[in-house]
Amino acid sequence: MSKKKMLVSNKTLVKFAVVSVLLTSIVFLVQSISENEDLLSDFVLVYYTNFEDAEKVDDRHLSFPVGHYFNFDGRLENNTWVRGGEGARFWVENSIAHSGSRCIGMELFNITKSLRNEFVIYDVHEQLGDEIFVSAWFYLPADWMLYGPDGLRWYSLMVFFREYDNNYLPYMCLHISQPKIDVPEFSVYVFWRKIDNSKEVISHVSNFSLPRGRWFPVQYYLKRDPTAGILKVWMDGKLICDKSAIETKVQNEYYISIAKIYHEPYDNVPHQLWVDDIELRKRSES
Ligand SMILES: [Ca+2]
Repeated sequence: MSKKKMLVSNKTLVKFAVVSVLLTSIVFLVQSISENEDLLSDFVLVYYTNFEDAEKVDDRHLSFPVGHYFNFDGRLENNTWVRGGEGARFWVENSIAHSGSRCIGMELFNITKSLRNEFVIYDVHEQLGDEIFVSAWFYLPADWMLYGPDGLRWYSLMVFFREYDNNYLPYMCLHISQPKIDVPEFSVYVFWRKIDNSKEVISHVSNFSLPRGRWFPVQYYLKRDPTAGILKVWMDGKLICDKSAIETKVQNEYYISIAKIYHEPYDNVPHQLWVDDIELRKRSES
């Protein structure tokens, strides 16, 4: 084969490969979204906010009719974490938004004074029951990255459920990790801390195209059950977790961290996060 023909043939192969990958991605995306929409038809919207008329009531609360607070706890004192709260803040943002002109901005700016910045919604069982569909939109800065040593560059963005008793176990949450320092390549996974305090990663997606510098949704369906629990999670329209027959309930009451800045204390670079358009749904009674 001549060099020219080989070049054409290689180009055709590359084009074919690119088209195949694109088509596979589109089919996957359409499947993910249609499954999500099928599921949504079984749920009723209990609460939605676009934060357009949100006001800050105090350092930990918004004008938000659902039971909530911002948790900035955890401070390092003599190598021991104690209650703190001076290293994080939230505000009503009016310069960027997913909907309208306002959203909520969150920042963890001093890891020695606050271990976390966590937007908590509580009494969820009372308000929504044990089958919920939750959606929120997030914005991470365009240069968002994780810092700290190898193996400890992880970040918790959202907690799907967490119980109060037994030292806040069990819980499941959405983690982002960054395998290489200074390289913006990310993995996403669902982390499960069980009632006996053991850990399990129940789904893991490597090389996830993490949206930075643009808004993206995270949606999840959770069925709480002592043995037959279900968790499905979509991030930026992609199904990243689909697990059933999992233990997702011990006690009735639980809370959700709808948006969270939480990472290892070795990462002492300030982190910011914006959240908008929160939807809380419960299973419709048929
Ligand atoms: Ca808004």
